[in-house]
Amino acid sequence: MAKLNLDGQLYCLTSEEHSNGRTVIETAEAMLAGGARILQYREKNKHKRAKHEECLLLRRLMKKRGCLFIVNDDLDIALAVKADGVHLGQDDMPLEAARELTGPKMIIGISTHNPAQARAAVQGGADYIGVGPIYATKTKKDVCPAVGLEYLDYAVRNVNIPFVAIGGIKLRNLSEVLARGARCVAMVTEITGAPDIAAAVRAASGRLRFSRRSGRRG
Ligand code: TZP
Ligand code: MG
Repeated sequence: MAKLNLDGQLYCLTSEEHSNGRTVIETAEAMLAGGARILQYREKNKHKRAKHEECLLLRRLMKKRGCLFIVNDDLDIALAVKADGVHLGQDDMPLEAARELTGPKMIIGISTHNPAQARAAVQGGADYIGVGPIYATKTKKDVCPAVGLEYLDYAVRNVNIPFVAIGGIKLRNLSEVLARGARCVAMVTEITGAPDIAAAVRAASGRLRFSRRSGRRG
């Protein structure tokens, strides 16, 4: 695939348990209505069969709307539904093993929490990395504590592939993250829990695009 460009983009994720009773499909449709360009399916408490079924549906939906579709954790599901990519954490299948199965074209994103993990992911051929959690978050249960803005500063200066700042990011602290130089930001509960998901995607995306265009940080 062409080199991945996440500049000025909001990275959307699903989380049905934080979606105020809306299904993952309803949430994803609302994200698309708000202009989402990249969406990660991340459902931690579902059985594989249900996840596969939802991913099949979402794959079709995302393709129709020109939105990149990434599957969290389950490389087998990502391959089965022909997702654009897979997102793996530090305890998931190692990058090298995953790459053997995906081939060169599928996007592989890796969650990282410190500079050593970032270096390993870049050297190992990741297409992008997650950087975080920047702030404390209750969304991820098995998380390491917030790594703070220092790791974001490291990524801005040293990481030469696209990276996504994640963890506790809200519309109210987005300026701070953009001011440090983040060019792609992920928000889970701020978007999935919003009364109007499409409006929340529009608001966050507008701020990201403005920050990229103006070259202003924040
Ligand atoms: N990876 C690091 S923090 C996190 C993930 C998936 C959860 C972020 O959720 P929220 O609601 O945006 O804090
Ligand atoms: Mg994982």
